[in-house]
Amino acid sequence: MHALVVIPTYNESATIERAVLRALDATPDLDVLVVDDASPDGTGAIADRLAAADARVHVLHRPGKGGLGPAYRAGFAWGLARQYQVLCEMDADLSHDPADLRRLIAATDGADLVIGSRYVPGGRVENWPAHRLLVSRWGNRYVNLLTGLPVTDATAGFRAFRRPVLEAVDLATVVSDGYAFQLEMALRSWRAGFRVVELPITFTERSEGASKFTRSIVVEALWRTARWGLAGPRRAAGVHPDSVAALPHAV
Ligand SMILES: Nc1nc2c(ncn2[C@@H]2O[C@H](COP(=O)(O)OP(=O)(O)OP(=O)(O)O)[C@@H](O)[C@H]2O)c(=O)[nH]1
Ligand SMILES: [Mg+2]
Repeated sequence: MHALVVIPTYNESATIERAVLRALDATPDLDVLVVDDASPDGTGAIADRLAAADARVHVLHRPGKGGLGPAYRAGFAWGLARQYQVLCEMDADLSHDPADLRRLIAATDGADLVIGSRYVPGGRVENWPAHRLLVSRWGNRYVNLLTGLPVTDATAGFRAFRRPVLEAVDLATVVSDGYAFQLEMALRSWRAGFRVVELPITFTERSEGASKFTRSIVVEALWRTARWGLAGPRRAAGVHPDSVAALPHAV
């Protein structure tokens, strides 16, 4: 089972090399795609150097900062054009432990979308200021209330998708720019009848580089969630034919 981890970057020169090398170490059957939005701090050049040194590393250069959602959409399209069976998401700032990729990928044996979750039993958040935790916890309650999505950490950016999920979720019609992208992908996967599971992870606040977290990202997530809640069903539409739950070997 060939896997790809997509790492979006904007000014992550302090950590990108360690993130990529640790991802490569996590499991041998994994390639890395860095999607860099022309970072002024030279992150793209570091990624190019890593790609030149190791055929498992690839880089997609985009012309300017376009947001998390468009970066992931471009990365997933790149992966779907190749033979990858599992496509993962991971931040570049080492908030996610690249070694956990192995567990995330293994869990796709029994799930279509595996979310590395801070809020299921065993999950942890290290060094986050109280206000960030509050926004995140209440944000997730809001999403659950408005859409019915039964996930405790729907904005998490550490994930593994089985290929059929990304093929079924028409990426060209995914609209979100910021963290709302994570909500949109989880909601669409669940509504389509794919099996979504949360795997506990430890999330550690970045100690290097600068956050891209802004008020407008939160505002986008709030209004889009309200629209999705009004526009779509509050339950999954049965089991998708391509879900592991529908396959004979499913656990
Ligand atoms: N390509 C690309 N990557 C982005 C963009 N915005 C954020 N990222 C990357 O997305 C990942 C998550 O962004 P962060 O700034 O760490 O967001 P966060 O984890 O919510 O915020 P912190 O807790 O403050 O780190 C990082 O790898 C960023 O470099 C963007 O516009 N384009
Ligand atoms: Mg971060």
